[in-house]
Amino acid sequence: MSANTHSAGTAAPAVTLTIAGSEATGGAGAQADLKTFQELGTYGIAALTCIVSFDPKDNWNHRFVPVEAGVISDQLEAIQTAYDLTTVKLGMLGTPATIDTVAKALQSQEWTNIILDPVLICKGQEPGAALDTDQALKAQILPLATFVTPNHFESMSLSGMDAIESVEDLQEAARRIHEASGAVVLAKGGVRLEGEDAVDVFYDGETMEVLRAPKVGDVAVSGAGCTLAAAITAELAKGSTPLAAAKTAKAFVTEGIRNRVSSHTPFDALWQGNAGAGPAL
Ligand code: PXL
Repeated sequence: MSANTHSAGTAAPAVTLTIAGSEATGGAGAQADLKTFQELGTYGIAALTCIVSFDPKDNWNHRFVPVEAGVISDQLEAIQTAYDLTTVKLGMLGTPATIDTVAKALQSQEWTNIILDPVLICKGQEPGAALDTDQALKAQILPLATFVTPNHFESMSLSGMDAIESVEDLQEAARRIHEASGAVVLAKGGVRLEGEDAVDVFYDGETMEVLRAPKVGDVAVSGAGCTLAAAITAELAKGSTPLAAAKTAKAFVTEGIRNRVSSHTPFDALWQGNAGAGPAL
């Protein structure tokens, strides 16, 4: 029985939490997640794990500052005490200490949906630190996830495959990641696989489905991965099946890339506004 109520007489919105980093220019991370939650009609909450500030003096590389573990657990204590949550999205966690803290908070209650966007390497980090983080994510977070959305690189890392060059390879990666985690997998080809379509592979242990949408240009847009996982999160929180959530999310992202916003950064950012009514796939 949920204690989340709404005073205006209308149905209370589904509540969605993102545990993610801030990306200061607003294209990715918690900012993208909250915009997506709002656009898809869920009540968005964020616990920040780190602050990423691109450096315009250094080719817009990532400057990465983790939030102290105690401050992350304070945020989660406030959030988990205030709301009876069913659904959480995990974005950039960034350090082994953060992963410990987040794993504990996840284990402190039951969840219906834990959506993991396994953001692996953060450019401003030392390779050694990033490797620790990747291993901790695989060992402590992946087994808790109910839905995981790896991109091309993350699919190789999580499946142990050396190369993913075709849709068949991506299907094999999705199968392996599902077998290792038990989670529903949406493995994203993005602009990394050749061909006219942006291809994602959905696999839940029974259904293997290839989702396609025509590529919108051939350059990756900031926030696409965050937005896709956040849209899946919102749709699952509202009661969609995993496959329906994946299809709605892909349509939302495709429309958001069509409507992208450019700035002085070398990459454009996805725009979530007006994407809710995007074409169904
Ligand atoms: O898109 C991956 C991502 C996720 N979260 C944060 C980021 C980025 C990429 O820049 O900064 C906070």
